[in-house]
Amino acid sequence: MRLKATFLLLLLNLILPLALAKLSVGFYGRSCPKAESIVQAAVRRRFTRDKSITAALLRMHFHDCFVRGCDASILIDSTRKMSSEKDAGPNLTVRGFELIDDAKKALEATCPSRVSCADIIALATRDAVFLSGGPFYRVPTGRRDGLVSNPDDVNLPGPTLSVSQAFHSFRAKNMTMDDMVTLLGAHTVGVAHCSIFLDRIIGSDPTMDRGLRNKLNAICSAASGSNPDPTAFLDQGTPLTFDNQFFKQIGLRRGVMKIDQELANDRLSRRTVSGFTANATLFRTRFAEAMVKMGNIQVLEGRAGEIRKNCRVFNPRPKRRV
Ligand code: HEM
Ligand SMILES: *[C@@H]1O[C@H](CO)[C@@H](O)[C@H](O)[C@H]1NC(C)=O
Ligand SMILES: *[C@@H]1O[C@H](CO)[C@@H](O)[C@H](O)[C@H]1NC(C)=O
Ligand SMILES: CC(=O)N[C@H]1CO[C@H](CO)[C@@H](O)[C@@H]1O
Repeated sequence: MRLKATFLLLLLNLILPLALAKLSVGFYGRSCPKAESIVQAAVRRRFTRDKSITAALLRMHFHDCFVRGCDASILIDSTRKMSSEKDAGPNLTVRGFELIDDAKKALEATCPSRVSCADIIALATRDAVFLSGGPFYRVPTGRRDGLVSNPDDVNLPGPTLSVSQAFHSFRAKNMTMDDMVTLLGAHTVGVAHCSIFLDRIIGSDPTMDRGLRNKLNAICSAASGSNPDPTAFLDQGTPLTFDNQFFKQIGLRRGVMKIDQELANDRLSRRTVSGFTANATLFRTRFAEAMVKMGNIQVLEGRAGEIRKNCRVFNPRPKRRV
């Protein structure tokens, strides 16, 4: 009896890791020990000349995880035969794909077909947040890359929604209101295009500080043939630093997008906002937790999906006999 049980346990230990391999911190410790440092080096190289890469990666990670889960479906290029998520409206301004390519190329040179593109997005985002002054947190890895990328799956919350409307998309992913407010704190870096918030300027949105309205009006009025849709910083205080300044700014009615300003005004979210305004450490801690949670949304694990060789294209399928 005892022997049989031991044997069974042994068998389970051999089989389970393959079938049920869950995300874990240091997943590549044996299969590609340099994986995290290779990604970090690529992010550092880019960050040195382009601080805006942090915003690009944060937005890419969010869009990836909220469409079919964190499976790198956002990276697939469309082809003449098939369009991909990149062709959907909200993608328009997602940037940073070349950085993911750089990291992938370096990884393939060191440990081919080991590290997923979905993990590269999650790790690179963490590294960029840290370089911008944000928290460093441990990222569970072991995600697999998806086999589908369809523009019809893209259904992201829009910038003119109310807090409770925006929350619908988060709740559908098992994220709490507190998670949503925390993650929107990512708007402490990056920009929005005038087309996103122009209605608030034209309509003289009464929830916007008058000084900010004048400033944004000047930015957007400078639109020209070569720059038809100018951008403004989402955090008017410290736009290139990852800190709690975004929450302070919306407390001063200086939110650029409607959803951002609503966070400070809506009774569903304003207590969380004032908590983060008062306590920078609290925001850092909660942000790290919420990012790990977002990074776990509907991930592919074990033998699901694949490890892409090129993050922009699915691996060629082995031909099947008919
Ligand atoms: C209700 C949820 C959200 C809405 C409605 C929303 C909407 C938007 C919109 C409309 C833009 C401007 C795009 C442009 O004009 O180029 C933007 C930018 C951005 N979003 Fe969000 N977002 C949400 C949640 C998030 C989350 C959860 C993250 C990351 C954790 C995030 C990170 C960013 C960043 C960093 C930018 C700046 C991008 C850049 O500078 O390239 N957003 N967001
Ligand atoms: C949310 O949690 C429920 C219950 O645990 C689960 O059935 C569902 O698949 C989860 N949804 C997502 C998107 O993870
Ligand atoms: C700020 O938040 C941190 C992290 O949750 C907590 O340990 C600390 O006590 C808080 N500080 C104040 C002044 O409330
Ligand atoms: C980055 C990227 O691929 N953006 C695409 C998003 O979708 C638009 C509209 O279909 C394309 O023109 C962009 O190239």
